[in-house]
Amino acid sequence: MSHTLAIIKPDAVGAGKAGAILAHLEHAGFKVRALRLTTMDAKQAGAFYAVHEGRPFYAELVEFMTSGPVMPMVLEADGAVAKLRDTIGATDPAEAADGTVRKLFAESKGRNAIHASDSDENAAIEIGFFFSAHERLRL
Ligand code: FUP
Repeated sequence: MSHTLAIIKPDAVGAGKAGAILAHLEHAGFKVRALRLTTMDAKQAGAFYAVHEGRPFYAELVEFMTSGPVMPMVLEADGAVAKLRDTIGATDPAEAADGTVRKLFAESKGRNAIHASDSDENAAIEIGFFFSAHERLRL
């Protein structure tokens, strides 16, 4: 079993879709091992997406991610990182496969309902961003 980080983004939490997305993830075979409702500030969101600093969409991305509550969570499954990337679909919902979270729940490429870590290395870093050492020890 391995772990990955998902974040249900402000568009989906604000539209009351968090429960349906959580049910979809559980139905897909993930176990929720840690979960919070929180609001990111610009410093946190900027740091979380530091890899995109300088890209044309960066400022809008930080503004969006700080626009309302988010739900970060640790998900467990066999091959959790790849499995979650498959489950959420392409970044742009217009390009996401049928049945994926983004196809079902996302509004647009920028407001795309959910984040998922893209490697085991980044999953460990991103889990550490939201969850304490104590919570991580229990995984
Ligand atoms: P993903 O890993 O699918 O979340 O996509 P990226 O890491 O490439 O991008 C992170 C976030 O930046 C996306 F979820 C949405 C936003 N983004 C845009 O708004 N426009 C783009 O062209 C690319 C990404």
